[in-house]
Amino acid sequence: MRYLTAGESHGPQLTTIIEGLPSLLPISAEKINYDLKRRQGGHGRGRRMQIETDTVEIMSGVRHGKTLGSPVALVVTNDDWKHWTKIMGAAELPEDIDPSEMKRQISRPRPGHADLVGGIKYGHRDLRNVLERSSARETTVRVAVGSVAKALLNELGISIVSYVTEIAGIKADVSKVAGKSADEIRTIIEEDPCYTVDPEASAKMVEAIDAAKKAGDSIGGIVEVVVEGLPAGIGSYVHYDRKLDGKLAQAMLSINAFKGVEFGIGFEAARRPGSQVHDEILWDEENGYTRRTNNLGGLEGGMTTGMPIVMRGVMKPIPTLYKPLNSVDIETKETFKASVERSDSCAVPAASVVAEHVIAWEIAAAIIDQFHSDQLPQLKAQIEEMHKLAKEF
Ligand code: EPS
Repeated sequence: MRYLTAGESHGPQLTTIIEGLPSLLPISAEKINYDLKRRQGGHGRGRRMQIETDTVEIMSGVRHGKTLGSPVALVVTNDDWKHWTKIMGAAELPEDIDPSEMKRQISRPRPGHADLVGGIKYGHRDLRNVLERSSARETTVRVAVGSVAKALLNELGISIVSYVTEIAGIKADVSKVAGKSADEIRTIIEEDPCYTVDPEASAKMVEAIDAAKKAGDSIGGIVEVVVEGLPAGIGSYVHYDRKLDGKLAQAMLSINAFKGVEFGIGFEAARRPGSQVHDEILWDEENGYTRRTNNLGGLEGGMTTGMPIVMRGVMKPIPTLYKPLNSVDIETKETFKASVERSDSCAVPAASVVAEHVIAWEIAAAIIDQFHSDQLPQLKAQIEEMHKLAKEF
């Protein structure tokens, strides 16, 4: 299963084609729109999100609410496009263009963004050509894709949730949701402005975000993704490129501004002896094989163990700053303050929604690649069989 996205931040639309979905999978635009709305929210979002009301149009591959087995094309229109039709249009610029419109050319790359290296790589002297595609706006359509993947996982009894665990050093007490299911956690974070699980920490996060905004600065954080209901054995220990933890790490790091990833106790494993890291294996009639702990985050040997997948991603502060850092103008080579684009003081809550969706996609894709079913009932039967095999082993 695969997908490709296309679209610039201020272009007409974001587009994706998903290929490889089984037929007979229920898909609803309302559910996708709900996830898109969540991505637009969270405390700390900037003015662009007031312009956009991201909604999906399903252009192919779905009929009467169910997939056909053919490619699914999705489109999200950029409402801001109407302000950029000349600057971002595919046609050559008219000779009589008002020079004020050309002010949107960029020659001062932002430190930490793709601007400079992207310009060097593709030969763009107007760095807007880089910014437009490297913008996190592209994550809109990746959430739409992940929402379709979540519909598939839901049919297979697999649930996924993601929440913020830390913003600018303020840590949420995640033990507050210990033992709660993914669906129970979702009802908590849906009420929270920072999409976190600890109201006291959330109030402090809101203060930190407001302070960063006032200072013209930006702040980062950490998000955690939990996936439940997986059978043991998704992924592979045989093939390096089918190891599920490797794929999930890549997916997490593919999110704009993400710089690190860990599973289970993560980097803490480097500090503990093996006897305090590895999860003891248990067996009982009702559940089959389980683990006493889940320090490895539900993955052993590149495969799911049947325990929940628990992973975290680290987001650096957004590099677009109202209080810009020093940079070099690529035309004059003089030191200047980097260009100021509209920005979010903190997009960690929104990024937690993106993380949930890119991980949902990667798991759904690993399942489809492993079983290769043309239609949903076949796939469901294979997943049930896998649960049975693990229990009876
Ligand atoms: C974003 C859209 C962008 C930014 C932000 C996230 O829109 P605009 O550039 O028109 O303000 O608000 O992206 C960045 C700051 C970035 O550096 O990528 C979105 O849809 O999430």
